[in-house]
Amino acid sequence: MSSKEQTSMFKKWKDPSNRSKLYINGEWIEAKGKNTLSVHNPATGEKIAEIASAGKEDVEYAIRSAREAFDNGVWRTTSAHERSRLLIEVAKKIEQNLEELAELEMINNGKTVREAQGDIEDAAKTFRFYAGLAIKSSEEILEVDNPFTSKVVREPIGVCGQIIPWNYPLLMASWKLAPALAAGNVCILKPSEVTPLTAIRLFELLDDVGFPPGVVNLIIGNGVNAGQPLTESYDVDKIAFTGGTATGKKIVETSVGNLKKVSLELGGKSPNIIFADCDYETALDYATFAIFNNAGQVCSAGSRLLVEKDIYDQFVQDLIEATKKIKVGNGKDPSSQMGPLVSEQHMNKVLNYISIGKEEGATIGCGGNRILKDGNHNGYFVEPTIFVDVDPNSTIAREEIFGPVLCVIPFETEREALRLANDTPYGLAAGIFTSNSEKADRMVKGLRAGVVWVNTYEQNLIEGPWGGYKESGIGRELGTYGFNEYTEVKQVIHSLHVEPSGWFS
Ligand code: TXE
Repeated sequence: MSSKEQTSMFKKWKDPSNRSKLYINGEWIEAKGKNTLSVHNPATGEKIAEIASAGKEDVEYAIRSAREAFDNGVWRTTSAHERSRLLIEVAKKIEQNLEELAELEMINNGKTVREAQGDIEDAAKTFRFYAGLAIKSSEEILEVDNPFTSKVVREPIGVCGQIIPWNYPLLMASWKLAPALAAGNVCILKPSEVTPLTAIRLFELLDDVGFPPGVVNLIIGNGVNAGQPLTESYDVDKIAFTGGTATGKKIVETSVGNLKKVSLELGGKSPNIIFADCDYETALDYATFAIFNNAGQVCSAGSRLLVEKDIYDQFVQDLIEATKKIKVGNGKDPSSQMGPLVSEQHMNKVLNYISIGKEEGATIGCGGNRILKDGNHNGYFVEPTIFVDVDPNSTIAREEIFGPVLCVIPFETEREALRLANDTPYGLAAGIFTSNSEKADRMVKGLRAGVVWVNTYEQNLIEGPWGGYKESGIGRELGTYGFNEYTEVKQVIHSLHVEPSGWFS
């Protein structure tokens, strides 16, 4: 998209008579209460859009529309081939609009263009992957005694409320919508109020593709007004949520009324473990990538770096040098390697953690401050920050900071590394760097995490399961695991001899 086109697009969104609406029952409509919310560019602080903000009445209308679409069978009885075809059309539309979507993501979230493009490509791949799974039969025939046959089929759950965060806006929308639609569910997506722009554009594309009314619905608004009514509704059959652990716990409470299915992908404090026998350059490279990619706003960020004593001093010194070279700046500048944090509120939360680290006596290796320099006065930029020799029991080593802040902790033995790695309420991801495959194997078996990387970090595969142990969540996304989370299992027992049971005669 040229900068001229971009300016006119944002002008459209700033104009109150043209403000972006909610997408419910196949139509773009105003929010009933005429409420709006402002959207900002975190690299400049500038307001870039004013958009409709849903309240309870709007959410209830979306739920009624989705319920009707599910109950009348318009989508679940559509042939799997047709569902698959439509999902492929969505993938194609995303690919055709990649540049525009990446630019929107970059301007609304702050991530660099390179990061944004990667996300949009992955979003298209997610729709393609689930288009394939839509037509893969999951029917299972069980070996049972005569005269019965037993067949297990998977069916859609129903109305799915999908609540997503701001760190990967379009990608998270795709992780939620694609498997749910492939399995025959109907969806109500609620993006983060901070980063709704690519979701709005995605729904314009879904509208072009032509899903039946009520099958895909978009509500925008904050957690209390737009998210909570979804979780509380008895007409919603499933909630899929990605976000903070505290909000995840609240959602479990508010969803309990009709015992709806709940899947949660929550926070983490993931250990990245560097053994002295690692490939040094590879480990160093991934140590920075694991924490500073997407400015540390990643659920699986390698935010606790455990380094074996034998190489600790040298590794830390090289790490600090490499970190000081990271170029922080506006994502639209192709030379920027790390963008701002997503909002002023989030930046203040991260800066507060840095202050706590200092107060608790941790040593700053580098960074530790907001960046206020020419051109960035109103942006939410924070220096890539490393705390060294961190006490594993300190606040910064235990709580999710969700920013560019790394805690480095030394260890002496494999056993100590494993103990430190697992000493957290979270269990999303872990990394191990070693050239000893037996050691890697022992560590993999001992680590309590949903994803373990060996000699790499943050490789995210659509084909495999994604989710956490312990307080990092419930259920799995992606792969067949993610598809199955959107299905109910039905066993069909069929008698081949039609005769009375004779039990009471
Ligand atoms: O997330 P929230 P916030 C972590 C990270 C971050 C912290 C808080 O540590 O600092 O969470 O971030 C909606 N009922 N992660 O406050 O609240 C909300 O509108 C229903 C980790 O931004 O979890 C948004 O759409 N919905 C994470 C979504 O929940 C509610 C990514 C996420 O917001 C709601 C983001 C409610 N009561 C933050 N309250 C990850 N796992 O990747 C809020 N929401």
